[in-house]
Amino acid sequence: MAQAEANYDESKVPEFKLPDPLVTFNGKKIKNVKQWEKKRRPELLHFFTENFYGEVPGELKIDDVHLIEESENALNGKAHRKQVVLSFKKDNHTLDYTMLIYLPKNVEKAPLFLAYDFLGNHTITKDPEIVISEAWVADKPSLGIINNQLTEQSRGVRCDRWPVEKIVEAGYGLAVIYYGEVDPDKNDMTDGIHPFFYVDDQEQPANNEWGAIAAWSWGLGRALDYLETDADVDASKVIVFGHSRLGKTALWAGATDQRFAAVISNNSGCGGAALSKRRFGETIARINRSFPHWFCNNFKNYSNNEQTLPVDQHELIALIAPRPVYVASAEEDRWADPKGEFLSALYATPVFELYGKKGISQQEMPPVNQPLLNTVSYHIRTGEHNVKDYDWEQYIRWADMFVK
Ligand code: GTR
Repeated sequence: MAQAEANYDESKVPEFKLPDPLVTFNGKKIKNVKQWEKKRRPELLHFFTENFYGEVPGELKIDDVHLIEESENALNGKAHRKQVVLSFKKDNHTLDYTMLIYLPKNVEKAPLFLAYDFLGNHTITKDPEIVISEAWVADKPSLGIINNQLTEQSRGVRCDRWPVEKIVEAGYGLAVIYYGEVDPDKNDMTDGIHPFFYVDDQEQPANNEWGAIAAWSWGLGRALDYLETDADVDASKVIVFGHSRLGKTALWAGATDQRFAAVISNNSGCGGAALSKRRFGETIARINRSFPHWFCNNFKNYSNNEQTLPVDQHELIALIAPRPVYVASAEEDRWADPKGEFLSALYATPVFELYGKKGISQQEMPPVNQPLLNTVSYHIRTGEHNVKDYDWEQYIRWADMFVK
């Protein structure tokens, strides 16, 4: 089994030196926000773009917005629900994806959590009005997902990950999109948004161009473009949230699009919040082998070669500064390396401090279920790789403090 080969022994973590986010590749010390924003931030962003997630090869705006369904009486009258299709067109390509939006009725312009879901919007609540996606999905016979099709049988199966009522009662909106509508999660670069930018009979992006994570992040940016036009939403307070591979996606979206007010990485692990140089749990080689389509091709240069990386994931988190970022781990989720996730948040902190913000101020990981809540926040909860009510309770509390 994949996980069995991985190193879970702290004494076998290789020795490594982490690059200082406040020293340029040429060895110059960064002393203030201006130098960070003019010199260091751009060079880090460029490195992560060219070698990790890949460039978006062109610009593409929403062609059409279509409200397909709306109700003022969702969630037993507590919420206003909308389902909005965003359409994209270029040459002979078309792509549509649907945002399901719940908004609190008692808030005029709501701050909002924006997220992807793994199995279709209809899985996040039992609400019978939610349209079932027709996009490709990986089979999951236990949930009735066969022949790559979603059906009624999976309605509400992910309720436990999405406390929609709690979110709305706390005064936040929630907008979700099925990630497979933007780019199906399989090693095939001829579907989803990627082909929009191909020339002639090109079948995959260039080595420094976007993999799936950057494509999904791009989709979140276009969702934000739409939210900026939605009078019921405060688009200056959109918190991008993601779990696991979608946590990696949320971090990249927050790093590349500074309009996102805050970012939540739930158990994002390798290529997300976890430091690569620790080689604990999932490694770059493993992720590139299991998911060759997630990152750009250049990332393969770092498989079993972490020591030559001039960056690490704490610098991805630093790219989000000074906006609030929450890194969350789960005790049993060793594949995602909780300690490596904590250390990223810790070592990103000096960049937040440059802006006068507070990050992680202790060297040691906090005990389980004892969140550290600051502009840079961290918790490790008991339990497995998942999204729990406990996680959302902390995210809401933190958003009340740092975003709302
Ligand atoms: C795992 C993968 C992780 C994480 C996870 C998920 O198989 O190794 O990096 O992304 O999937 O997204 O659930």
